[in-house]
Amino acid sequence: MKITAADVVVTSPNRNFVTLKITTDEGLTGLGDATLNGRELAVVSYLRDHVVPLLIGSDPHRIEDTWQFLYRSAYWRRGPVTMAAIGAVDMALWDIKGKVAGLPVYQLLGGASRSGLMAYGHASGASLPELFDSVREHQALGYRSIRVQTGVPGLNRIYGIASQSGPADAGAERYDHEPAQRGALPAEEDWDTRAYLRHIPTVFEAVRNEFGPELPLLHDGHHRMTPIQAAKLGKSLEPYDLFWLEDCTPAENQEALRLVRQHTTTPLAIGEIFNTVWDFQSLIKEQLIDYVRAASTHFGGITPLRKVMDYAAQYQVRSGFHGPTDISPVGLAAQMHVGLAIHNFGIQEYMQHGTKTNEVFRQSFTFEDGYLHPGDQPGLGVELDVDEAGKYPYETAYLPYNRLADGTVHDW
Ligand code: CS2
Ligand code: MG
Repeated sequence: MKITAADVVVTSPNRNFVTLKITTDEGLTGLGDATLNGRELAVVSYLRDHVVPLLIGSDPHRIEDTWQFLYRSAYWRRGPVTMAAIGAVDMALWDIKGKVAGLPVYQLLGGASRSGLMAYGHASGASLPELFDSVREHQALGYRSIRVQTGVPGLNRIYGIASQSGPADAGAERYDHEPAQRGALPAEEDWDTRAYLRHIPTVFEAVRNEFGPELPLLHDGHHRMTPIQAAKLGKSLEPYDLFWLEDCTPAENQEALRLVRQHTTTPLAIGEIFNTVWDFQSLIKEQLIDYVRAASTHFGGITPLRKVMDYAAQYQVRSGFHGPTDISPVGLAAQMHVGLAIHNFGIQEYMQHGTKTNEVFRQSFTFEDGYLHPGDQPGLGVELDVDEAGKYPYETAYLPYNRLADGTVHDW
């Protein structure tokens, strides 16, 4: 079998997506997600200008060899652009192999280790009443685990609050579903860590009083704290028994988590912006985290995602794959197949895509009674309607950034 075509499809139904569609000489096609929020066109060029020419004529069955070739022959390694491009190729080749075998990809990874994947959704509110309504809304949708994000007194626009719609113009996506606001330049938001650290424990006290002690609750620190601030928050949240505290501090310096770990037993999840196993090495080996937040898309695809989870299993670290709306249905399906097959599954993030996105990407995965399942279609179980995709051309969109009160730029 030979690859005869590899098309990079850019579409923007509810948000920008980049999808690689590989076609073989036997008429089979495979899809891979290459979406990098706010930097989509860089991956488009990496694929079209530097990867696609290398794929034509190659054997799509050689998944491992293709991955190693693309990783090593580029010379320049790692990073979100390179790994999103390699990831898209990898996902597409697994999709094709599943279609050749007549099996869903999870069967090629060893079969199901569970009947479904516990999912969590994003509840949020600028105020407690709004937050409580959002938690109830997600419970009504069937979610059994819920992420909680709220406003912070004194701050006007901050990450993750659904009611903060995008730009004033009509049709703006819910902010929490699409933080990358369409426009020529990134939007500036404000931040105050001390105000945040004072406020968050009161939020979880109120949520536990309202919803009880059992509901698994998650919270995303979104890289904004220093290690000692993260330790303080983790410790202050211990009475509320979180399922995890995510991205509590920027983790380029993996040793920073040693300090956090010394002070708190709140479980930690990190890694949605990581691209290779090396980014996780100390965090896993020293058990500085409890959940691997990698996404198939930015981590080089299914092949390395399985490998990092097998490494993590030696240290009792589980999966918590990244599943926001800027991971396309193809990327989401890919990590569902991995999550179903591995033993050390933890939880799967699932922010539901918009209607227009679901018309572009025809999906066979299901979400029922709080659990996801990738379905049993051969391959990944997602088909791209190229005509529908063509209705939605790319739109410039950037993720926001933060500045502190004194104007210092800060992690968003
Ligand atoms: C967030 C993401 O879902 C999460 O955990 O960290 O939504 C993140 O903000 C986006 O992926 C950025 O594009
Ligand atoms: Mg996150």
